[in-house]
Amino acid sequence: MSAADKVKPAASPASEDPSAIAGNISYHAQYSPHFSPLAFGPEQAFYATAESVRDHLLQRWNDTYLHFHKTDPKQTYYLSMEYLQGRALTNAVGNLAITGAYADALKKFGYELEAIAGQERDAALGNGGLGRLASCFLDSMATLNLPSWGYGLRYRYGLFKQRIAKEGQEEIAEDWLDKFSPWEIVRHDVVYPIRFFGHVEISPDGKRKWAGGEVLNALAYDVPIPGYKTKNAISLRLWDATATAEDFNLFQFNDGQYESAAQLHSRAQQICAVLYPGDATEEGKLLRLKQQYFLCSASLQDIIFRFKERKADRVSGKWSEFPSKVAVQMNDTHPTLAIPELMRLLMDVEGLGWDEAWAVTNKTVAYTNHTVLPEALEKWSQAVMKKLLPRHMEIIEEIDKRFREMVISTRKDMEGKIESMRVLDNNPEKPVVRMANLCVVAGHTVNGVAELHSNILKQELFADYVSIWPNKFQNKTNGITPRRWLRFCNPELSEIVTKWLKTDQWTSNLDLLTGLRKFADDEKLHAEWAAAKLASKKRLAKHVLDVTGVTIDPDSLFDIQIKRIHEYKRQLMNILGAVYRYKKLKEMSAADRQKVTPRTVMVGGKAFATYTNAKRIVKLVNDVGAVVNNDADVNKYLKVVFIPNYNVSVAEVLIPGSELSQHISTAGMEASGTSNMKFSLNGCVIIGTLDGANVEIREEVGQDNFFLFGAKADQVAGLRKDRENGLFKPDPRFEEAKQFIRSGAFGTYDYTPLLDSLEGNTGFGRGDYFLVGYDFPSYIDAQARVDEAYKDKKKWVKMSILNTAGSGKFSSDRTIDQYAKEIWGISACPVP
Ligand code: GPW
Repeated sequence: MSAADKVKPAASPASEDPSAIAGNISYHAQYSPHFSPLAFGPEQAFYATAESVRDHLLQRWNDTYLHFHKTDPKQTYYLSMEYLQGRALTNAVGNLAITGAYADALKKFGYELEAIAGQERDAALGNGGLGRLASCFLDSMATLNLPSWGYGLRYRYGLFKQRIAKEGQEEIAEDWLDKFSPWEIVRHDVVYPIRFFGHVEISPDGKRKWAGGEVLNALAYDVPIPGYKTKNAISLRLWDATATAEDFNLFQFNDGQYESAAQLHSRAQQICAVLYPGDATEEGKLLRLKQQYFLCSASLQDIIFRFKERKADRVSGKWSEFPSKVAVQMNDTHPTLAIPELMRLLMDVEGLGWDEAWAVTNKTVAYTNHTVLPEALEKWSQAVMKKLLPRHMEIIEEIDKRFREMVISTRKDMEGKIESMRVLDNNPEKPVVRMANLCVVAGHTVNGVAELHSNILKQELFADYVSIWPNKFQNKTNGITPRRWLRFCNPELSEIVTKWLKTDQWTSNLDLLTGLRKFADDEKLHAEWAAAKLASKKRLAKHVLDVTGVTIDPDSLFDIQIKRIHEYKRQLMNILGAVYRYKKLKEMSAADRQKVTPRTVMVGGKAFATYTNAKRIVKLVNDVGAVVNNDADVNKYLKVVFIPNYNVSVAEVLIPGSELSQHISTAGMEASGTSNMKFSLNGCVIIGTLDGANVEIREEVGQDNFFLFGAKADQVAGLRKDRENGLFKPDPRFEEAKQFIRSGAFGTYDYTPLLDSLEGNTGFGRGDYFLVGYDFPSYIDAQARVDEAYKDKKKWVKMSILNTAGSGKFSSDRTIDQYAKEIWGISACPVP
């Protein structure tokens, strides 16, 4: 049956009346025809519904654009190589407060909104925390009516899909644009030229200019981002790379040379083909650098265009006004090229001198650091930069030179530090550009993403710069959007919160959650709270059964660790703990087993395709699960499940259903973490180290409602030294767990290299760098405290309530409000 057979099509802009909405959905099914008009299955229903919702979004998006144009406020542009948007339908109708109307409309076709929303593919244009943070920020910017936009790349294939095969993780291209995305609007009127390679020309008057090489086009796709219960909708502008008809060599094509005829077209396609191309090869590195420059150049050309568009007289200059109208935030160092690109555009295109251009650039750009791990700090080969971006390399050299001169002339005492503070590292083996140093030198503000992390930046990584620019450094503790991460993903718990707080205002004022504290011992609340948790656990159990075939018991303790697989995040410690638990269960009498708290340990996350040890960890979790889950002696008390293909929409099912979540990185290594905030908000108790935002979460929810263990950040360096000096005495439980795996208890796969990374000095010459051995005993002890606490149902539910009640601080609305006031200097600009 077609949509029109059920409901008469109506082109009129959808109102909030379910019949009118149904008519509009039917209209889209007929007149935005991507499918045969005869069928109206769930997939067609999704696309027609999304297009109908898009009508609402576009109205707001246009109104907001015009309003910003008219009022000309200072605007923020968030530059990020990653956005992890996930699905958009539930969020869009939720933010527009038309969920009920759309649910009723879909019923007229015999569909449930939830099922139709499940048809949507995740937009996974990011790897993990950094990308998801950018997406939460967009939601908060729109909700706070801030004049701000996001810029990113429109990757053809997002983060790979993970499949678990016999050999472990396999990566498959994630085809999120298969068919099409109903949320993006291609903007054929927004196109900028982007040059690569070429050379620098010097005109007779000494002016330098980049010329030659190859020129591609950046084409804009706009994704409207609605705020929660506001008329504002902002833009996520994603760039795609294209080549023109002029680049197509018709002569060659007619001569049968099809490939060389379309060479530039195929090179354009490579730019946005995938998120994070493998960078083990020189080609891969070059492609990644091209991507970064592509984002920066297209975005800055667009920003300058809009600066001029908003006031006609700006065409002739007024550049000193630029920083009072534009703020550019660089999400980590990935968009660092925004610095030399803005300098180039101002000097070579707009005709400013160095000092003027530098003043404008410095007042415009700011940098967020997301890691202190040395291997994650970007360094680009000077040779590659010179070849791809010769004019930018000149500008970077000049920045480096002037920085050195400034230090030498104003800070004699710092002379010895200059080499490590410089932008250029000229070591003859491999001369590189240090992107983080460039950001610190050129930006007006540098921020970390949690108190502890920002302190480490100030005291260690960037300490020398602090003595030069004491006011440049700030903290902005990360946050998450309470819309997606409680209101929409956990409707059962949301209703309870609203009922007890007697308002749903917490959705945009999360501090109101503290109002739950006074009911923390209320038995009625306890009963409702536990029932909501059980409902979410059942939904989670169904997901696990669907994707793994493993049946898990909703009455067992649901213990979850989901995040990218990385040695510093220590999934290996988690699985060693599960192995130790399994061994003890096996050794126990049947009578003793009955006293054990039944647990389901779930681990999910993707390993970077070339990160061997991370892939071994994935394999180990799967192998342990295969043995434990089929062991009839113990599988009532322990199950171990690897959740495949962890992504945003999987998180939306897992987080509400979890009771204990693991954030167990080596102290000082996890800059912040953000899923820790999502779990806590959903009434899940954390077992964790004093790392990243865990420190602040524990402060907010109370130390009795957090299972703490492990070394502190300031002990780590000393512990590593001790270890090198042979002063470390491993706990027998640690040895026992490793030995059990080595014995082949979990199959024939060779785990020797993985386990050896935890020994003495064998792991890449830095044996057990992440201190699994040191923290293991206190981890096991903390897990034993968890088991005891869970036996006392009342105590556990109270801990759960107090976690939710203490999560108000971690709203990204708070974070973005602080960025707006303390870094960007922008204020709300609501559409009247
Ligand atoms: F290396 N983060 C991430 F710092 O997800 F750039 N990807 C990255 O490439 C980097 C950091 C980078 C994460 C941090 O690991 C996490 O601790 C933090 O919560 C998150 O960024 C958002 O700030």
